[in-house]
Amino acid sequence: MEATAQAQPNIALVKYWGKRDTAANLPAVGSLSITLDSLWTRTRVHFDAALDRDSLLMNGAPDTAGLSRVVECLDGLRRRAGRDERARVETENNFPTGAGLASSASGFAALVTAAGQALGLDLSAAERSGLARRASGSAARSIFGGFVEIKPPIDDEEAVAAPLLDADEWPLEVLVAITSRAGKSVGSTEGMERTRTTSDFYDAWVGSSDDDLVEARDAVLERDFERLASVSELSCLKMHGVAMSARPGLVYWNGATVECLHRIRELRQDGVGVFFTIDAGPQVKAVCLPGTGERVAKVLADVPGVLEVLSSSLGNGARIVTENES
Ligand code: 2P0
Repeated sequence: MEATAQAQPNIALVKYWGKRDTAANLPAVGSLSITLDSLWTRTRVHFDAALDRDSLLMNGAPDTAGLSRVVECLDGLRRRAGRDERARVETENNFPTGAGLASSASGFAALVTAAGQALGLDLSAAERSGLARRASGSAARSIFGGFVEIKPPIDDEEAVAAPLLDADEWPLEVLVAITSRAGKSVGSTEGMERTRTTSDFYDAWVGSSDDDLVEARDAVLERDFERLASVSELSCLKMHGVAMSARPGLVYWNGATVECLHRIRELRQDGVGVFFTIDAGPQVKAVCLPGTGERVAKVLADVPGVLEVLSSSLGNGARIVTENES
């Protein structure tokens, strides 16, 4: 009753921010993302009848803060399998955790994939996506590789993500400018709820999201980088705009975040195929046409306050790995 899985974070180009149903964790808006390749979470799950409770080790240290969401996710899988053994969960990230790099997306995608296998459940990718979505909305997308979508309306308890285009069908490059390694002050779940309940702009955000998704989907299917750049930057700035308009306002950016955004726009004006997106944290993701990553990375590395620039291509979805691979 043991398995290890790997999943990679995904970056939303059309953002999910806000829930339609908090208990069932149903997003209020659809979203479209790209799954990364070189950043990863690896999670080993070992169910054992001798254990009296679930435990979680994150990068080698006990993680009590993260345990309850993991237990809830495992409970769903145990119910499905008709088993009640507790589990030891060991998870490792090769990138900063809880800092706006979608560690909960790769984390829960890996957890569901490993635990499902360890319990002998023969889950389809769509079933794993639904289980991951209950744990964390963005995790539904990391089950799949390449370009991935959660389509609205999301009003069904079984809502799942679906693949749109494989990674090798449009091999974009992604750079991540790390501007802080600190964990975020307000987590996404809390930030979304605060935005939903207090922002005057929330309804406008939700109401305009479907159009952004249609535009982004068409741009991806037509490999139209300029269109994808415009709608992705729009969705990102709207998400941060609505978050900033919550009470009290959520400001996930620091000075370096803003500076990176300007440099990326200058590069695009100079004809370089690049656009930015920013999640619930201060890191800036630059999405680049193939072959432009090196030039963009140099520019971002020179921005004062940028600590490191990570580079990734697009990758595959969550999968079981053997001990040798991991
Ligand atoms: C996204 N984010 O679409 C957006 C953009 C952050 C900014 O999905 O409450 O950790 O666990 O469902 O999935 C982060 O939110 O939130 C997120 P929960 P999650 O990627």
